[in-house]
Amino acid sequence: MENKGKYYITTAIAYASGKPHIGNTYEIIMADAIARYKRMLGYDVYFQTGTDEHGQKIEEKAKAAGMTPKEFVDVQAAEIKRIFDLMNTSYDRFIRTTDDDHEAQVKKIFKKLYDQGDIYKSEYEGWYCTPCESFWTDSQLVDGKCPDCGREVHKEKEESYFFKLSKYQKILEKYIEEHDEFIQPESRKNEMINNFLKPGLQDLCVSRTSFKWGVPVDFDPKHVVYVWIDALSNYITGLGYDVDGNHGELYKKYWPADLHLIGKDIIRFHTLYWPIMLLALDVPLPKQVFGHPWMLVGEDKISKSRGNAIYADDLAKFFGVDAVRYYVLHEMPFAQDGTITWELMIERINSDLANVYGNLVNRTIAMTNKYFGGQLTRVFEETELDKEFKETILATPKIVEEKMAELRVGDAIEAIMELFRRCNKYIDETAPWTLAKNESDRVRLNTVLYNLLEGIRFGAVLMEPVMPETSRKVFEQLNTARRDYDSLLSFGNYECSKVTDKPEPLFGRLDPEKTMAEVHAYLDQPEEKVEHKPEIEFGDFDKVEMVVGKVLECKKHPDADKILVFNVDFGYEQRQILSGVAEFYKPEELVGRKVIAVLNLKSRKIRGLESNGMLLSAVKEKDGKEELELVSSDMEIGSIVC
Ligand code: ME8
Repeated sequence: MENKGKYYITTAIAYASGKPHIGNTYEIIMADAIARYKRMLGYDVYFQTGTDEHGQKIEEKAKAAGMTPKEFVDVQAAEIKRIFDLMNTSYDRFIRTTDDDHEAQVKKIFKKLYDQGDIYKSEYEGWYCTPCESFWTDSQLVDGKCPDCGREVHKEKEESYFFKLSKYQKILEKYIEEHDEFIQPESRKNEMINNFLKPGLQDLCVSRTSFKWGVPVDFDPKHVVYVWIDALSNYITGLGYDVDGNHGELYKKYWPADLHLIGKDIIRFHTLYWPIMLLALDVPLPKQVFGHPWMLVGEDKISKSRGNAIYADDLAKFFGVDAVRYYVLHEMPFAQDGTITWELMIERINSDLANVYGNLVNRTIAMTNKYFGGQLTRVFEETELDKEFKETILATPKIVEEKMAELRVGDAIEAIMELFRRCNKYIDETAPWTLAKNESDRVRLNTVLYNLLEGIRFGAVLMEPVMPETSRKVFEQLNTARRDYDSLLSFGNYECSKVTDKPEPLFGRLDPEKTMAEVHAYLDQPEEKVEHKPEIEFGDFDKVEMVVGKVLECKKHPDADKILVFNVDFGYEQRQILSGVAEFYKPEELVGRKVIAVLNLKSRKIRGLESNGMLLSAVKEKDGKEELELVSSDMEIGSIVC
């Protein structure tokens, strides 16, 4: 396979403020399909995604959850990554804006822009929208609310650093004018030119003093770097960009980005602020920013607070990962918003995946088994119908290529579905069950089934970026090693292998009413689903020695803020035990109290002090507070807990 060169694709980095809904997840699935497709064509692809973890909103949410911001984002980022992994996305790096390498460069970027005079200090007064992390002027507000999200704004006045965007406006305008493909779709480009560039770019406020959770400005530490400067930089820091020029190999190889895939709401940041940052840093500009439309639930915006949010993991539980990938990619139009509901998804799975794709594969394999014991031979005869059939199959990769080049993924999928429909029609036209009745039609029947299996193979190769697992299953059922794109250059590369004699249906047909009843029962369950640990034997439990003890002394660990050091009396001995509850108790409160300790746990050192056991405690779900398991004062010390 010829190497077509490098291809660097990124998604927006998701706010680590909550679980990503199907709209956010759509974006990574779309990027994944493009990345997989490009790899298949022979591109050397680097694919980056990740999380945007700083800012006031996250600081507030962490506080409400009784956690430090870092503890909070650790949990959120893990959940986001879990969903992206569940959806089988093949990213190369999952960057977090709390990663050390990223933060170090953000500090340096800010300093460089300041040193060269692009950033200056002044004072700001404006309307601030916390969820969008954006300042607005009076005239920008719509009905007194945030023009982006329609939520409440509040007045904020603070000393701030500002970025002189206007200095680079002309160069950016020229770049946009000379690079038609830079802002896509075209309609978004006009929006940027008319609404922002024509009126003239205002200086951008790029630091905050009203909260702490961000990358500090190191030469003025009461300021933190504006979350968008921090977030946008991920596209270069993730590759090892270095302000001082000691760039990593990935940066040298993959920058500039070939595609920033983002949603329509953040085009302004990516096509105005980001290129201007890069111009100021003297870094080449990305080749394309594609602002995809949004996924709606019915006709409404997806919103957790409205209670209409749909999540990819719930969908996958019912329909499988590939069906979810298929649905969102097929259903999202190029420029208008798309729609998802559970009912629509069931309809689409039945109409496309079960009836067309799954059914085609299943009956072709079944017929190959029934009429030829699963093994065809390379003896063919070609009719006019076959010629036309082959031409249609052979033309499909080209159509898909054209659609994918324009990022019309839904149209590319439709072309592959057309191929499968053509195959199904070919079955009707050739009626293999009739051919099977006459011994004299054996070659014809062999030809028909071969053409179908080869047609299916073409479709499965082309569909691999969309539904990788399904394609793998089809290749296995066909027992073919020809899974590569080059094998689509001519018709007839299917090896005529023995197909599986146990074809499993790729997609089951769903009964809409029954499935919806199951969906409702599932969604109506209380939100927290308890994850149980695997069952253990009584003997396993019996290995743990738990004993009641009395706290004789309790003090803070000299070198670890969260830890208390206990001296506990068990009657026959006293032990030093450490426990991470310093945030929740004053040491003196605990002296004299009775606790339960595990005594036969291997001792370990925590910051220089030895812990010879463990005190039982429980963490409250609601606010993350940890409480020791205290037992009543008349319980005898040394009592065994069982
Ligand atoms: O905007 N349908 O993060 P985010 C499709 N951290 N896409 C949607 C969507 C929907 N209903 N709702 C949101 C941020 N998105 C910033 C990005 S990049 C340097 C910083 C898209 O978690 C949204 O447009 O709010 C964005 O591209 C992505 O999901 C993450 O959104």
